Amino acid sequence: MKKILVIHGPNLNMLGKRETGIYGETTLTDINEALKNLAKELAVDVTVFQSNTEGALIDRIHEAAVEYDAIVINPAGYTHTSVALRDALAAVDIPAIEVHISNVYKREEFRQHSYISAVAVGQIAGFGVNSYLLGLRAAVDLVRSKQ
Ligand code: CA2
Repeated sequence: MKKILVIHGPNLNMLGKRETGIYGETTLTDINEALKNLAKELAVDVTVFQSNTEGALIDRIHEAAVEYDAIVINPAGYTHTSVALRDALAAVDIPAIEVHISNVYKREEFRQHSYISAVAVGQIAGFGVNSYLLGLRAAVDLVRSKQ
């Protein structure tokens, strides 16, 4: 069975608790449950990981390379700041799909640049929580088309 790692970046553990006007009422637990349900339907194995720490995210990406077929990642604030996270994704031999809950291109200018996009297969932004589910579908299509 194909294995997909879903990574949630910093502050996403606060989803549904603060800033509900931007990110909605859905909690990270709800998102993870929806991902697990879709994984079952698509017959893939999904693992989720969240960290507020750049180094922990980088370590998880390095470890993933030996076990997983693809990564779906919402790098959150690190999208716009982290060369190190970009380098980690570039260093591993598995494809990554970048997802964002909000449409970052409709927001502040500093959110309109992503350090991650150039090392991702593609980006999905603006579909709310569904961005993650679309990201998982994209990852599954990708790994199945490669076999
Ligand atoms: O739209 C997205 O998914 C973002 O990656 C979310 C990040 C933001 O920095 C990116 O520009 C776009 C922020 C995640 C933090 O989420 C919070 C949720 C509730 C309360 C506070 C922060």
